[in-house]
Amino acid sequence: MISEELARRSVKKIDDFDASTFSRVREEYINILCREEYGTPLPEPEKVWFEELPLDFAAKRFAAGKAPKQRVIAHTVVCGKEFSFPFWAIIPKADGKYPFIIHNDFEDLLPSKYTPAEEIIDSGFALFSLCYTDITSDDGDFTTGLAGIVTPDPAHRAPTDSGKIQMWAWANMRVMDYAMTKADKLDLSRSAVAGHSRLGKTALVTGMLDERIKYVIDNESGCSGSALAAGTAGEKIADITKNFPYWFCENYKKYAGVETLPFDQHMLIATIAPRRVLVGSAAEDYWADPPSQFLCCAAASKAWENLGLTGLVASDRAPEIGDDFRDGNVCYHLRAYDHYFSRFDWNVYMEIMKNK
Ligand code: GTR
Repeated sequence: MISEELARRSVKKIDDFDASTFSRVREEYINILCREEYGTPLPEPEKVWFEELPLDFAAKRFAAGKAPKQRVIAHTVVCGKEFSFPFWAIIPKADGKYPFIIHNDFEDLLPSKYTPAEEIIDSGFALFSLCYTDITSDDGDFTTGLAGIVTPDPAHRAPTDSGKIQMWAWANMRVMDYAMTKADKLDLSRSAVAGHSRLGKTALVTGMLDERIKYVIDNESGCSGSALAAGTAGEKIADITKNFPYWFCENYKKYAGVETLPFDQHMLIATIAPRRVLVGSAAEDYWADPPSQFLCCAAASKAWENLGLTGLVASDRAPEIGDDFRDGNVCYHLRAYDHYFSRFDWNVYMEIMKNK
């Protein structure tokens, strides 16, 4: 069923490569995805330093005092200008090296609706949480925040100038820079970046660009994230470029309504090989289109197979509620109900990270 459906949708196969030619193919995919969809990646900062704010009483007592809730300010110099943003760092006090998750969230709050901080700590993880609008607003304003610094002419964006997803991804990488300074307390071989919906798209772009991230957790990102555009029954490029043009570069608008695309989202997932990609879908999330997310994972799998690894290991049929395919390096689950970053989803991702 999978290969017939991919052929019916005319999804281009991932190229043949081996370990020695992968970096060239990966580079090509990154170039096309950045030029045509997300925009040019932001430059690395010229300088980065971190300020850890003093802990108040509540911060010291966070989660019964198991793990202080540290407010950190990331200071950077980028394109010759200073840019700073805050995030939370929660590293358990007890001895050990912790796997960790960088979660780009919709709120500057911890715990939050989508971030069950104490449960994450209790599962044996360290957690970093940032709020995407502290980086740049979620709208077409390119004059303020990080956008105001990196966009040469906000009134006339050039075709490949980065969209907001690239900016949120850049901030994830700065939090990863901070994690690198805590190597005594963190297991750097089990580093994850996570996000839901538009921030799931952001997690994938972060994983594409930053090989320090070993697990990419994409919860229900759908269109322009982990769902194939070709043949989708959910949100289309025409919808997303009409409603949220500023998430992308201007070039992406060219693909609204185009039937046969020269690239698709499986290429984005393929750039993350040989690292791990964990994708979650919700059965009633028709806009994200779970079957197109599942097929995207299946189509991307060839990248892992080319490297002698397993990609998605799944039944050869459309996904069903309760499916939890976690045997390969591309994992996919489909749970019941609607669009949400639920405790159920977190548990699936954390169990996989603990066992692989
Ligand atoms: C929707 C958008 C989706 C998804 C979602 C979200 O309206 O069409 O692509 O990203 O928003 O981020 O909440």
